[in-house]
Amino acid sequence: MSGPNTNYDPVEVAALEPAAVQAAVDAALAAIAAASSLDELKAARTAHQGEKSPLALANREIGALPPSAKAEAGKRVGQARGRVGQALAARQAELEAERDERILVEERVDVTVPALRRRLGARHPIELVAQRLVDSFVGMGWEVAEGPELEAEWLNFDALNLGPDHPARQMQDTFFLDPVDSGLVLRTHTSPVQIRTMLEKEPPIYIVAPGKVFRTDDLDATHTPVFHQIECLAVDKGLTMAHLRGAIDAFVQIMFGEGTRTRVRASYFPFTEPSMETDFVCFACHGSGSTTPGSAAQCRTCGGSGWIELGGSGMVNRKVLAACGIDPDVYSGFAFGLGIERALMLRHGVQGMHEMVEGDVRFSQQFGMEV
Ligand code: FA5
Repeated sequence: MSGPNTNYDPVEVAALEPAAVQAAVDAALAAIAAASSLDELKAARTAHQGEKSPLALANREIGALPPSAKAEAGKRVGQARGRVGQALAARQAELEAERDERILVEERVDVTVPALRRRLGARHPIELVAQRLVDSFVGMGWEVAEGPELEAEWLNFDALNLGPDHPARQMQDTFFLDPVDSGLVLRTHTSPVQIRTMLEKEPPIYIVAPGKVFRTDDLDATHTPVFHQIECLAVDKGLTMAHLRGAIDAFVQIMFGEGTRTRVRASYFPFTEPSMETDFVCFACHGSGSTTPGSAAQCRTCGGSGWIELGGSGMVNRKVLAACGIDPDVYSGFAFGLGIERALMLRHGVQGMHEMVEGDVRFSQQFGMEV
């Protein structure tokens, strides 16, 4: 704090001269007016109102004046500082208003835009079972193969030894496409993927092909017009029925658990020779055929036989191998295919096809919601 001035030196208080004060005010007002942002205004405030600004220095010098001069100099500097302070406040208000206006435009939120809701999806149990099976075969070194759902009639039937007049062609009720001579059908099974693969690849071939298939079946407890199959095909030197049994056993263990027993029965498919159906021991009665051990009441799951049909299989017909350019005297192959809905039904005791196709999320929730 300045004490009373006893040695007044006019040179030392030059900053208090009216011209100097006016120059300081002019410089301050020019800097304030030129500030185009709040940051620039902050710099102008420091320079013209801060402790080291000319007007602050002048203010400090007032104490060095003789008492008679203090009032006038004080008034002059006070007014000067007031003008600068007002100019700063006014510019501050202007720049803040500009900033707020800009933010309102730049950060505008349209509350009428429909919200993007992310709903967590979950895979259908059929997809989960199919994926589990595919993964298991991939783990054993098999490759995944695919084919189109809209398939050439020739690949769906003829190449599989189901000629136009073959009675077995009637076994699968087919959706034909308009015009009928387009030669296209909605594939009735995943077996055409066998042909596509054999035409494309050289043996050894080990593929697993899951997919959607279509038949003109009515929806009932065990049928649906759109269902899923999984097809396996192996073509290599020296493959026998024993290899087919081994592959089916592996498949059954994966699907229905360790220790599940299987059996095979002779059957007929034009594209496999010999052909067989594979059954696995009923998971409900464990092969006894009755509801409870010793009871006369038939097991409703397997109809009392103690066995459940898994799917068709067999050694790839020599004619099919030859039609695909594979020498049947050098190579042999086996194939099998089953309906995934049926497998899921049997595995989990699902009472009918309706539940699987109706799309009620509560059905899927029973199996856990794997994303
Ligand atoms: C076939 O489709 C042969 N391609 C299977 C095959 C592959 C045999 C390789 C030999 C070698 P099938 O028509 O039986 O076979 O059908 C196979 C399985 O599909 C049946 O066992 C059944 O589980 C399932 N399936 C058939 N029709 C339906 C349907 N409408 N709804 C649900 N599942 C069905």
